[in-house]
Amino acid sequence: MLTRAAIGLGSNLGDRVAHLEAAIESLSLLGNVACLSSWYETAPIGDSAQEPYLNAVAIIETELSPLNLMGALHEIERHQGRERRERWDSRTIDLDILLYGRLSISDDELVVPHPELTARRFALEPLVEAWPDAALPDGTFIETFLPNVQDQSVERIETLQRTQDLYKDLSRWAPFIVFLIVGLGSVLVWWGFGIFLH
Ligand code: A4P
Ligand code: MG
Repeated sequence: MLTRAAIGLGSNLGDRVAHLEAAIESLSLLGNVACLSSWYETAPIGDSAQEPYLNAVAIIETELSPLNLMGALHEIERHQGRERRERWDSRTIDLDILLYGRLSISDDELVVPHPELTARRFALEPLVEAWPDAALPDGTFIETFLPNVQDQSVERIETLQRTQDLYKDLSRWAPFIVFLIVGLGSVLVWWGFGIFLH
């Protein structure tokens, strides 16, 4: 049976965009990625001396059981160089199960809904964007928690990020483009000159 699960993604170490993109690609192997939020630049919660995070939420429809899903998420984290030193340490990628359908799970390894979800704007805001009618197991809509966390700093940056990436790509190709324009220009000038001499 397919279940809709909300996965919170966070990175504040190294190339955060690349880490999020790689994780999303890996998530697509665990099920159908039905929705993806924008990316959010967020102030670190817990240790304010850390670098800002890039957070997002992916909604996947998966056949995996909650524990198998968590195992698979840990595998992706390991694959992307996540080192577990201490709790809430800076990380290349952190993948949390925020919601698993309307299921409530409370065992030693896994607690769902994620115990901190309703207190964190960096998780709530992208979750509501990607899954507007997401709800807790008791039916409370997730969006009702948003007014309580407005003091936390969160900036939606998808457009900015994409634009920056475009400029990065353009600057990488710039020497080649200049070479091509100058080369083509010279050929045209010589060609025109040849016609003129005839
Ligand atoms: N675990 C239990 N429930 C879950 C769940 N629903 N999803 C267990 C994922 N894992 C769950 O996690 C520790 C253990 O939690 C796992 O082995 C799993 O069995 P971890 O990822 O090894 O350690 P952690 O992430 O440092 O601890 P924790 O408690 O998961 O922290 P959080 O909740 O992930 O918070 N500030 C901003 N702005 N953005 C962030 O993304 N993230 C954190 C970490 C702190 N501050 C942040 C952000
Ligand atoms: Mg975690």
